[in-house]
Amino acid sequence: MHELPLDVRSVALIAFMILATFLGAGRAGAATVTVTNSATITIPGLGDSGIASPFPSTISVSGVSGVTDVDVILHGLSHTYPLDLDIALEGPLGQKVILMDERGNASSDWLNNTVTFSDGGIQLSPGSSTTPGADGTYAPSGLVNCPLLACTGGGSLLSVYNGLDPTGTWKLSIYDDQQDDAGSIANGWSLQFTSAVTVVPLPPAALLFACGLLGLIAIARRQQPH
Ligand SMILES: [Ca+2]
Ligand SMILES: [Ca+2]
Ligand SMILES: [Ca+2]
Repeated sequence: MHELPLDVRSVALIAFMILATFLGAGRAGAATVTVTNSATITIPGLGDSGIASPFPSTISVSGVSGVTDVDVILHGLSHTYPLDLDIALEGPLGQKVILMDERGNASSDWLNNTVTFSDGGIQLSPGSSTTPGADGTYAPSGLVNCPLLACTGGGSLLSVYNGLDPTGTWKLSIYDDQQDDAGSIANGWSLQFTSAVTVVPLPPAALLFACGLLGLIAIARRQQPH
């Protein structure tokens, strides 16, 4: 049986070592986990002002860690007077964020929209208009005028949840604070968590490289004339 010449096997081995080093090298990244409660929320639960039904709507979270970003998505928000909406989020450790309070105006209805709240989203001010019927990503407003305990002390940054354990029950409390006009969130809401991916440590890559190097030395020694 013919043995492969040293240079061919060496090249193959070196190629393997380089590949192994790349595959085993430390890598960092991000993963996204979305948890949804798709049940319809009616705003308000009865008549044209008051608390929504259910109040609060809840999402139970488990198995998520290393949170670096939290977004909230409303699936199918409709309301004929956005200024009426007070929308408050509370995490399992008690931190509150007011997603919407005194935002929008009478001529910019929500019409079955996908509305995302994310730090760095579009800033809506009191009375500012959204494009009627347009989906969008908005910055939380913070507390302006909401009488509910669910709103008390609520901030305007979802980054308050970064680095905290998200395990437990998250609450979305919605209040319609004026008479006339009403709405709903047809397909419920989601929490979207971005987490840091575990970094693969370097030692396995170094070990693979060392094994390859030892193999190369062994081949070279066998090729030497006795
Ligand atoms: Ca975000
Ligand atoms: Ca309000
Ligand atoms: Ca109303």
